[in-house]
Amino acid sequence: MDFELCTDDFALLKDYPHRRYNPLTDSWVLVSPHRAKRPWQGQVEKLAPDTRPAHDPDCYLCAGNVRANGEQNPPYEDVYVFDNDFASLLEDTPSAELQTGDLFLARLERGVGRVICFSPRHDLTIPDMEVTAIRKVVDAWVTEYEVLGAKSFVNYVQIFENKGAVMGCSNPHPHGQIWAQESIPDEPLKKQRAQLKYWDMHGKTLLSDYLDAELNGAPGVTARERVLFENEHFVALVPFWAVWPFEAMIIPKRPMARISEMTDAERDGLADAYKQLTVRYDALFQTSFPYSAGIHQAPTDDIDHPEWHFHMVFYPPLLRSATVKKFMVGYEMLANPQRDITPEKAAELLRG
Ligand code: H2U
Repeated sequence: MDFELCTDDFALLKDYPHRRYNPLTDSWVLVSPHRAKRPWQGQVEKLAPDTRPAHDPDCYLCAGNVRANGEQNPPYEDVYVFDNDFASLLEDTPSAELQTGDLFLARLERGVGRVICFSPRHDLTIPDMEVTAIRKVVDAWVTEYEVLGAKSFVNYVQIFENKGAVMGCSNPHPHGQIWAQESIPDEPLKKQRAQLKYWDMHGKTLLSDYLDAELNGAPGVTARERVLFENEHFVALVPFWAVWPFEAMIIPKRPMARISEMTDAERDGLADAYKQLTVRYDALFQTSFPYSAGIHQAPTDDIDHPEWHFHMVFYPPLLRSATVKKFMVGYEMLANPQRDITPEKAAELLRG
């Protein structure tokens, strides 16, 4: 598309407080670059020593072990997926809407929760795994998306990974989760609305134009300033509108609505990008970098969704070291997310 420069000086963003717009979620983030130099006297997290064995007899996710509900895991050798024993959503929930006037509204929500063990090795995380092993995780995601999405009541499948005790992850064994449900949850719904509006206006996906500007530049946009790396099929970058200090996205170069559209080579490319990004994260503060990550993609509601351009998002909480994390409190809770270090600076640090 043709990009127009609306003001004359994007360099102002380096020095002055400003708000940046997230066109995917139709929301804003306050950026305060001048504050990045203030002294820090806040919380310093204690690092738990990482001395995990390859197999932990007390871990409910390790191969062959008994889970909390008494079921035994098989002696799995790569990826293992099972129904979450304590799922937040239940398949046998009836259908009902409860309403009193305009002020009290509730709906029963039907769904399924799955847990995906990335490896039988208790002591590995994604950045430690071979790309061929991560590829098996990608394959399992695709299968789960297809199988769960094919259930008539499932309209959205959320795939995610919650990594690190600081993110509330209950177990260090490398794993992720999949929640499939009747409704489209708020975050993907916001993205769906924004992408549909963009598609209707431009006949292209929002993220293909965004990627084009980030890779090749546009008025006021320096080419590759926020790009971390690319492989043949994917680009990893810190988005212009990042909220978390080292937030990142992995975006496929080819517009695809859902992960099941990937070719074999693209699946390898996603596995490679997942590894490359998490290796950079671990290197940044010399620590096993915590984050919540996940895939946003088209709903499984039997509609085509050409507007959707699937992508992976990473929201890590760390701010300036392995022990200092960003808190989304105060102004962030009450008004708007805010960040000090600019996305451009974060990208530079992650590239370095
Ligand atoms: P988190 O660490 O990201 O919370 O994921 C672990 C999930 O594993 C959690 O949702 C499930 C929990 O319900 N789980 C089982 O399904 N079986 C178990 O024996 C323990 C934990």
